[in-house]
Amino acid sequence: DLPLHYYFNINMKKSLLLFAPAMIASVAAQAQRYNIVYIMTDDHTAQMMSCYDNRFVETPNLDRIAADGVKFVNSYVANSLSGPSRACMITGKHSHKNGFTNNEHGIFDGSQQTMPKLMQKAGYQTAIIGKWHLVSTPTGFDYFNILPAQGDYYNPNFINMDGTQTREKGYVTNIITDKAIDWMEHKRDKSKPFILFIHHKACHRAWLPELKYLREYENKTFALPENFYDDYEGREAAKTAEMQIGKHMDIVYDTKMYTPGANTYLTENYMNMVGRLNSKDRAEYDYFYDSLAIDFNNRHLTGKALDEFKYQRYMRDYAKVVKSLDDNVGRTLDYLKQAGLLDSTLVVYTSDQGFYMGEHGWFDKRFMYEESLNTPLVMRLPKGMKTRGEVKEMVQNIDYAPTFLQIAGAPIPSDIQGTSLLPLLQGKHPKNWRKSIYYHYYEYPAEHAVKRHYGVRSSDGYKLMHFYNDINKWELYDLNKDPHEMHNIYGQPGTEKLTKRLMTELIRLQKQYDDKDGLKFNNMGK
Ligand code: SGN
Ligand code: CA
Repeated sequence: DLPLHYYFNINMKKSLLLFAPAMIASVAAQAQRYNIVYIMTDDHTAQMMSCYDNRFVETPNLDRIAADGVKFVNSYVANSLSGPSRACMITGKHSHKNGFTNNEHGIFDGSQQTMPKLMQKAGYQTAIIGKWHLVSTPTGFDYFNILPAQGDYYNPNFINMDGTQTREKGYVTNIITDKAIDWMEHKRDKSKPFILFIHHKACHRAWLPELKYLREYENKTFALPENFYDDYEGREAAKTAEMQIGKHMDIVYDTKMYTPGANTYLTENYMNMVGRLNSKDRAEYDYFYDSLAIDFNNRHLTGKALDEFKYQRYMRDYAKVVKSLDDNVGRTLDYLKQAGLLDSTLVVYTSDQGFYMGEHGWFDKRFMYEESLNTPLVMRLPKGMKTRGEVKEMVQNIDYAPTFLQIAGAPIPSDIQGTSLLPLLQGKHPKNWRKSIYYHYYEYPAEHAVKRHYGVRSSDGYKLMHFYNDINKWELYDLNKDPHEMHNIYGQPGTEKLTKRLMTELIRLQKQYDDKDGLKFNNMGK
């Protein structure tokens, strides 16, 4: 443990009087320097997690986390895409401040201040295992073992700390868990508290199941979301996006409905994924999908029947991938229990963003609409934190960094834009908690063709968004009346007061977060 004067020195630099309460809080937190196991998955959305939504799958182990702690029901990302989300998370800052605005052109500047570096400074051991996706070599970690780019489901490669790669045998979710447990058991300095980032590849496209679960969910028919056949009326950017299950989901790459036996049926992408299996496993995989593909080819589906077939295949394969994920979260919890670490460890489960499971007819994310603006967030609380149940305050992924820093008893630098969630974990409901969140998405032109946009969502259920760049469209939603965001009421008579209120709030947030680009594009509806 760090000596008290370490905190004192830091705080002395600030006005003692002004920061005395913060100092007392940080010293108090220091008494219980909990470990943190941060599990973040890829594209795992709340609709596919039974503690949030029990229509589709059962996730008993994920639900255990929520049952022994809290479930955030208003949890949002700042920019619904992998690299940007990860950068927001480890810096506690919006994309325009951490510099990583999009996957396609981003290289994370690892020389900047990050939460893992500050945790190290506070005496924590830091490690990350799994998907990294920030391109540059991780900084601020005592240990890392990461997937190159998106990584692979089968027999995946890992990048070692010396820059070499090792091809591991097995299914990626199992391997990441094995490595995480191995680090906790054998590789860390047990005299120090630790923060371990377990970053799963699951459940990213193209949803390749663990072989033992190939047949799971095959007898289940998933209900179509009520807005599956959305016509995108009044929503230009939604109309031009290329993420419709019917139109844009690839019948071979995504749903594995190739023509068995033909030499030309497999695209390069598909081969890159499945070609990693050894011949025995490949035979098992092919045996399963061949029969489905033969049947599919015989049926010559078209129109809605084809769209709905694709939807079922998508849901089934995604659900299988979630099943392995849930098992492995269970294994992680069991390890913590058996190692006697549960009482002293905060376990966080979240995803880099939400995802569409057929809502608006879509897969993928990116939009500021609810399904992908939301991200699951549940926490198993250590001994001493007695809060249980739902937390309704609006939280965002820029809040994780200050939360962990406060738990570590470390000072929270003033340029961090998020807010520590520790008071919420302690059962408090601060009166001045944020009443709105800010969002800004940049990756365009790019895959899925989602136009650039920013916006504000208020805690009382209103949302104002501006699509800009090669488009200039505003959208306004009343989520209380229109939870699925089917009716853009921007510009409609009677919405003037609401629009003005949200516009003022949007500008306030753009100024508060110093989003100069956002402000520049904000023509206030003109
Ligand atoms: C890949 C996927 C996209 C996905 C992005 C970003 N295509 O490019 O469908 O939107 O990743 O996802 S794929 O053909 O390679 O599967 S993210 O979660 O990493 O941001
Ligand atoms: Ca993702």
